[in-house]
Amino acid sequence: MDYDAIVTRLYEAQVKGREVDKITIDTPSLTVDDGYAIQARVAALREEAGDRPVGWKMGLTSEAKQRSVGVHEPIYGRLTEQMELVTNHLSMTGLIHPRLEPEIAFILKKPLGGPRVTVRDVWAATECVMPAVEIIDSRYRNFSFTLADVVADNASSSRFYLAEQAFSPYDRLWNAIGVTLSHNGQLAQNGSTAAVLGHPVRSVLGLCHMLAAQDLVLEAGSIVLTGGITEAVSLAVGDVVRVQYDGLGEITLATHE
Ligand code: OOG
Ligand code: MG
Repeated sequence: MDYDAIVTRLYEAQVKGREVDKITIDTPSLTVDDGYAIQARVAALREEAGDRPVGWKMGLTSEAKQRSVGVHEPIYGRLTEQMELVTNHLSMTGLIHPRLEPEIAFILKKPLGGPRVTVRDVWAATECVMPAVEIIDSRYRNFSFTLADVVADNASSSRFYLAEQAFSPYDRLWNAIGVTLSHNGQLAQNGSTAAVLGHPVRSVLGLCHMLAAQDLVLEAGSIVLTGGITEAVSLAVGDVVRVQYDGLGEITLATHE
């Protein structure tokens, strides 16, 4: 398949915040492997333009998220430097129809990878664990896509923000953190980190195994977003979202033009 036109279309959609038709409308034969190949090529274009890879995201690791988009298996995407918010203020310029979701991030201190990585290896490579939020913004019209489409579009990833406080990996049960999200002062979502594949560490493990199939590994210093704990909430200019993570503090994020 000739990906060139698709790669250019998605690259421009991502950097200009332009909405496009999903690829499978014109190319119904698109496979998930094609999607990952396109994702990698779009990422390479971003890197050529001066952006820098900083980690990975897992998506669709919870029932709630899988149900809300009608895709029933985990996927991964790539995080870049320009996607990371340095303050808790989100500019809506260049975003299409952004949604925010609460997540748990792992930060690695050692490289990690290969088909035989175990949970033990993940913990031994983890520097710290941090509350996080991801802003997803599918470049596809109506946030509607197939598995292959969403993979090609970098798993809808757009921005992310890590909490101020980092935590030791060892002194809490990372599968038992209650999370409450309020949107402009109203309770909008609640859930538990158990929703993420039973335990967010399994998301990091799954990522390692998926990347191993492509001969890729996680580098030291990588950020890994393990996937939405609850459904995502839609954002508009002037919104304030507050996410409380039991025992871990909170993230408040405000949007502006
Ligand atoms: C796909 C990306 C899902 C997550 O955390 O589950 C995701 C989407 O919902 O558009 O980031
Ligand atoms: Mg996510």
